[in-house]
Amino acid sequence: MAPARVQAVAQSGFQSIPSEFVRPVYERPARETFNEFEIPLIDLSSLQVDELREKTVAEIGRASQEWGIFQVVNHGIPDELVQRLQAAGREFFDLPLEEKEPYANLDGVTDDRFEGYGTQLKCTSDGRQGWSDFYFHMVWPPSLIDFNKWPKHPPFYREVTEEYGRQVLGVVDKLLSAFSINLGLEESTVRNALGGENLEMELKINYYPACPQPDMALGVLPHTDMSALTVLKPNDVPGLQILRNNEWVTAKHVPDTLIIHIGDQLQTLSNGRYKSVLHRTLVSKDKVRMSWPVFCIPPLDLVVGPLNQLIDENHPPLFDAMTYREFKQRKKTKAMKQQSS
Ligand SMILES: O=C(O)CCC(=O)C(=O)O
Ligand SMILES: [Fe+2]
Repeated sequence: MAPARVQAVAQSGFQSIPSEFVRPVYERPARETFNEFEIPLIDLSSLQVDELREKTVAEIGRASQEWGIFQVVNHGIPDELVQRLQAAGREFFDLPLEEKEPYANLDGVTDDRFEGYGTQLKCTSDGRQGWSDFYFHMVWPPSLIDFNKWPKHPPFYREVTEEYGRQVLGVVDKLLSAFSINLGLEESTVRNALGGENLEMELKINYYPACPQPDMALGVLPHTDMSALTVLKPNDVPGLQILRNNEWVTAKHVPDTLIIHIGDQLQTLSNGRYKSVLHRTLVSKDKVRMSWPVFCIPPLDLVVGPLNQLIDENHPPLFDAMTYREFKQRKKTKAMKQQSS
């Protein structure tokens, strides 16, 4: 039997949410204490301007070290394409539940990859859940895309999402070069350490239905992304929070930007110079929030460890080298143990 979708729970009309969605008191969003924060904003087009490149690379490096997250403007992805991507995702999620369920692909679930429509799997032993449904599928490289696992409705979904994937790769390339230069390495080093031409990208669509008790629930629970980096485009409903100086702060919504998260693989490659940022999301009482993260990941069998060039006697390796597959498995096991202790 398919698990209950959060969208179905939201539509049931109850004024109080089922207990599995109620966060323990220490995790509940105490809204009044939240500061709205503008996370560092970087003009990506400055990387193309000779006189500005060095300064911009330094800004990217600083944000990656001190925040683990930043936003970019003038990233080159046309707003019209972003609007169409978001319309396509919205139209899919607006379908009746029974038309989305065939995409759940439960048969194909392995520990390595999940593609399709779903609800946060109850991998935590306390069985608590975030207030969100999602859709996952590969967008790069073309050889790993199985279009049967993409939504077939609306009909323009495939065209806009393929194009968005290509455009995001352009942004990712610029950022990976900037990271290499900032770390004092040859420009292609970070990209090569993530698989070079075999670098992969997965698109996730998060769907957070309106929630009758938003102060008791979270959309996604606190986590760092396992990816190398994540390129995130939310709709205009605020909700992303990061842990900053031990306080959860809400990222201010700035139109026309993309949010860039440093994930665990870049933290490892950079031997801890860059920080993967702990984040979570809030839900809204009366609005649907949606977000489109693209996770840039190494191939599953590639070994990722601190780059040799960043290790010396003053900088011993802070992380073990292991395949991305093993990293994912270990992180999942650790999360389950923590929840049960
Ligand atoms: O919805 C968001 O803003 C963030 C979602 C997220 O962190 C994730 O899906 O990993
Ligand atoms: Fe995330």
